[in-house]
Amino acid sequence: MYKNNLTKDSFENKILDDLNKISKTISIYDDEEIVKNYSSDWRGRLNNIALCVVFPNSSLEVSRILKYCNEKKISIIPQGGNTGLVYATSPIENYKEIIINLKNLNNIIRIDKINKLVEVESGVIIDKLIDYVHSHNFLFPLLMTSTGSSQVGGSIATNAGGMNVIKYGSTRQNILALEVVLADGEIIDVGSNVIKDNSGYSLKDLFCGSEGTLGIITKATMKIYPLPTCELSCLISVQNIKNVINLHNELQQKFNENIDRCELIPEIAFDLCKKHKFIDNHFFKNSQKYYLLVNFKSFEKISDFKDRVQNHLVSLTNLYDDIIFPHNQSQAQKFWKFRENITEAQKLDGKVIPFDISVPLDKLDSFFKDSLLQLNNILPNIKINSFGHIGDSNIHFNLIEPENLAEDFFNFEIVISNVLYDLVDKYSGSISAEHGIGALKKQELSKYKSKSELDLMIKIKKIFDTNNILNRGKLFEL
Ligand code: LAC
Ligand code: ZN
Repeated sequence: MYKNNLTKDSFENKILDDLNKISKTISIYDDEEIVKNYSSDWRGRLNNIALCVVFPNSSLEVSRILKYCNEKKISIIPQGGNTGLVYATSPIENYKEIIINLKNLNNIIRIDKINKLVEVESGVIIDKLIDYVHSHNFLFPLLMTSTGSSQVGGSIATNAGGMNVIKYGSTRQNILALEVVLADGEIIDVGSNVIKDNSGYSLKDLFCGSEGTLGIITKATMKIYPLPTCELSCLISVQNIKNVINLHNELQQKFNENIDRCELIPEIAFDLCKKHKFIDNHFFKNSQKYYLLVNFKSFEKISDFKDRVQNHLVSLTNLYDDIIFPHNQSQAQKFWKFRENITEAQKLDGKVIPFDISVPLDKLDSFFKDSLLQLNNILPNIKINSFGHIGDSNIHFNLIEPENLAEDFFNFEIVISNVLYDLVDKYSGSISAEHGIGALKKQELSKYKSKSELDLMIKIKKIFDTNNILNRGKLFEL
């Protein structure tokens, strides 16, 4: 796969020289290993390598790079922390595409406590922003498992979801304004600094979730929130999915405003995390089929708030088996780390066929039953790790191969995907709840979106990117 011992052709030579004059550029001829790292996808299933990675230091440099690539019709891939799960920031061809990595646009520009907003460059790492906003006694609303490496621009480009969407909404609901560089290099500002702005089409909403196919986000103004004064978690073991949903509903009826996270964890996640040393022991004496990990935030005194939650839970004992309130912050963190590490444990475990779906909560029980039945027809004893953001009906429905499977598990991927996505469609859910489409799910996008909706999307893409240079082959086959 390596381009060792090959010499640059004159076209490449010229491009790399020209790009280097604009921003630092590392090509496969300088260091193929570095380019390979930036080209890799988190799941490790794509093996293409870009021609080079360019590291602009400012919006102006991004603009010059795009203008140049647009004139030369060179495909570019905008890249943030490269933590996505749908191959949206990796090349789909070898030695042709150019990655524009935004990590050097990493300044936090200002915080405005009166208007409750923060303005940043798009390469700022989310954890850095969470800490910064926290140090000013405010809360930054995005909370994904990838926040240690994911960046603001990438989160906006993918409309990242995560764990506290039930309270703060997904990324889209938290953007006020964006600076975006268009395909021809023009730098534009969209949105404004006020929450209510009904003046024409909301272009910021179009760039959000466009996965780098309409422009490159270089700056963002995002909402921040007053920092709650107390926080409380609890882990509840529950017998079946019906009770999980009823319990979640009961808690929401009483504590709607206070619940910021409500995560589903199946028993198999404990096995995986123990096996791969993310936890030492099970947290409960008696295991159950499912667990609900809930986080509350409040401005009350912690003891008063805890009493309220505990009293309410006492009235709901018919819906659950057991409950643990962590005795301190560090035990609470241990529970949340366990939840966050499920995907990592699964990656270490071997081959996974992942689905990131939403199913309306009232249909989830039937969906689980139907899918189990149909999957067992295809592959008896297949294991299902269904976990995630049940509070907003987004389930990571990940399939693990049965033990001693003679054939390659991935040979079943297409037939399994067809069955599962048809079921998601039948239950009016979403084939991609929060991870997006990228190169991975473009066939599904074209299959499950209506023709008129897809045609409109493609028309929009063509208006923004006449030469089809922005993340070509992602979202659509163009
Ligand atoms: C999570 C990732 C997989 O929720 O979205 O852990
Ligand atoms: Zn998730």
